[in-house]
Amino acid sequence: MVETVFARQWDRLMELSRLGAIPGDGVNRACLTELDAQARRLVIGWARDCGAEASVDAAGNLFLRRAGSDPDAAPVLTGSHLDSQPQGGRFDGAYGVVAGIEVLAALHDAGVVTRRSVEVVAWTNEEGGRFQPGCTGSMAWSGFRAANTWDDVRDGDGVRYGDALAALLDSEADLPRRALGGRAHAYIEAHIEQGPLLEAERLDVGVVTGIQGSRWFRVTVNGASAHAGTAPLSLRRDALQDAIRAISALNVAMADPDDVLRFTVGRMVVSPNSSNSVAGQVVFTIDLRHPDRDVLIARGDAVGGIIQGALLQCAAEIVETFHALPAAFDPAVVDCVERAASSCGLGHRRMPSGAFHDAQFVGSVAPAGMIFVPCRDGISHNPAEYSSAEQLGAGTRVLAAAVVELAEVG
Ligand code: HGY
Ligand code: MN
Ligand code: MN
Repeated sequence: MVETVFARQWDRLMELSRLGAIPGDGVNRACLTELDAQARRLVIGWARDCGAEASVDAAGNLFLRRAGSDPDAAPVLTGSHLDSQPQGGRFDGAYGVVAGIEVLAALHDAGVVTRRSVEVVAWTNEEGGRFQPGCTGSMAWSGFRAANTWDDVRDGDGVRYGDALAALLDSEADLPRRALGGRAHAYIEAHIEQGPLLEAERLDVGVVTGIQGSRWFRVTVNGASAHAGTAPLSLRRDALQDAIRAISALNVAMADPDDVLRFTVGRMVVSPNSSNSVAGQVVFTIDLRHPDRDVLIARGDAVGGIIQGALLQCAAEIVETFHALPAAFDPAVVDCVERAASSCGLGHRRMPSGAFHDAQFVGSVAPAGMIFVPCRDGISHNPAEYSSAEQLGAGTRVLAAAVVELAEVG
């Protein structure tokens, strides 16, 4: 047991991390899996222990609501996500959900009734690891995309997103349903920084000002499988060689001497993926990010032409699967978070987010902001991801102060 402030928060995070535990203190808890369902049941139990009620919307977003005194007042939302990367860490996402429940528990234990209801949300599929893209739950909730947009997206085993979502909702038939969308007076998400800044500057809290833009693409290179021993190179339509040509050309085009642009090819599926068969098809992903809208649009719009110009033997289909422009958080919410950090006597600074979050989409329909806590060496999307109980507790103190202000105690 951890004998520190917020020991319960730490212990709950450790309990959650056992659902999908992988070597090196990591977590592999893909969205809409049995492990995800178990994690949802765990947080529902914790929320009910402090008087909150659970409900779920058609996108699978899980709401844990502590009613306020004014049922007509728009609620204050907080939360994050329970799904992880395949080689994820114990804190990315889970921290924001558990921290939100800590706020509910603190209000409950203190017998405090806020005017506005407070709702902790676990958004569906923030990571986009199993089903691309990420943030499908918050994009559906905010109306950024229609909720059925991704129904036919398939995971690596060919399972449809729509079917996996339906199965999860069936498993939660006991939970009350709520309409998709709705009002929020404000949304604040607590999250680990997933970068090195706060640790390097020995600060406790990041007052997040906004999120850079992200564009994802799925590239399918179609050639023809052939015998590695008999097919002359001059006659081949080698999808892997052409994919390499395309990625090499993209690397050149996406070079940024200021190292601000983020260009990643993180996933590649080769078929038939046999050492003595020429690749007939390659599917690879592109993750492109930049804080400047015009740069992101220009670089992203150039992707198709760069790929087509690099191919020698094959054809390629390029589909944009995610289009999230840079988002600035609401100044009043950012100020509220900053005030809360100051009132807690914590070292803090304003900073942007390099990672995307559900707040990017929630913020398109409600005033939103985020709270960052440091993580060791800035490591994330890696089992070595780590923030201490004290660092996480500090962030939760700020979250509680900000939520109480926004929800208007008394
Ligand atoms: O990829 C991201 O930025 C987020 O951590 N899912
Ligand atoms: Mn996250
Ligand atoms: Mn993540």
